[in-house]
Amino acid sequence: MSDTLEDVASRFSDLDLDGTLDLTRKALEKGFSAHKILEEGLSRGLDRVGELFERKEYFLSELMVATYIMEHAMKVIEDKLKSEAGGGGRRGRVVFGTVAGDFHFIGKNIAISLLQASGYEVHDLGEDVPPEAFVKKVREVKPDIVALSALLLTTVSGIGEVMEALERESLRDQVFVMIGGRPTSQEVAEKYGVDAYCATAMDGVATANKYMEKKRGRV
Ligand code: B12
Repeated sequence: MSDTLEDVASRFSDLDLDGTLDLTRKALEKGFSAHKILEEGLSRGLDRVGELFERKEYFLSELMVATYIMEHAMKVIEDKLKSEAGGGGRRGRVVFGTVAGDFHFIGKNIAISLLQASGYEVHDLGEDVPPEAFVKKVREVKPDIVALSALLLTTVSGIGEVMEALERESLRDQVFVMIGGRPTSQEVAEKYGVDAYCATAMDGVATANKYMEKKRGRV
């Protein structure tokens, strides 16, 4: 990894707001893509905060400060990130939410802004979303895609609950389902019969585009 992005990550994990923002701006000036700054700088810094939390060197208050820093850093890279995602006309409709019991939304919101920048109409159900709320929204807006985020090992099973609810209501075959978030994986996708696992928000855009092209080709 480059020294610049390593510096972004370490300023971030030291919870230095000004230093993180300053180095993020410098990384943009140096020509790093916003996507790379996000994944190799900011998210890496946030990962370290998570590790320090796990080792009990940081506490909930530090996680909250980290959230604050991430929100501000996102404002610095947002426009560039969106332009990298590529524009386009109306591409498709997405219903997005973080599964029940889970209040993490930073990753979801990044994925949503990239999808919107790429021309998707996104219905954001927010966090801690019960399966019934997904069902209700799917009936109401008839999306092409349902996108689920889960950040806790204890809430990954919420993905299965949404899948069961869609199945029960005979909606499963009408939507493409994609998942993301740290504890999710290809195995989790297969376990719950999900169509695609996305490692990053950018993957989400690529996956959605690929699906929509296929769907349009079929029509
Ligand atoms: C910030 C944070 C918080 C904030 C959340 C702020 C918010 N409202 O979002 C606060 C302080 C509230 C919090 C609370 C808790 N947290 Co927390 N949190 C984190 C932390 C540090 C960062 C998460 C994050 O935002 N990452 C940055 C984003 C950009 O990354 P991301 O979410 O992975 O998203 C990217 C991709 O995955 C993708 N993506 C995500 N979802 C989706 C979905 C789709 C469809 C697509 C296409 C893409 C996609 O897009 C993003 C960009 O590429 C993580 C550690 C970590 N590194 O993950 C711990 C972490 C997730 N939290 C943890 C824990 C334990 C908790 C608490 C239980 C703590 C407590 N004791 O209360 C509570 C749980 C509250 C709840 N019920 O949800 C643990 C989970 C452990 C586990 N294995 O389950 C972690 C891993 C920390 C740790 N190492 O221990 N947390």
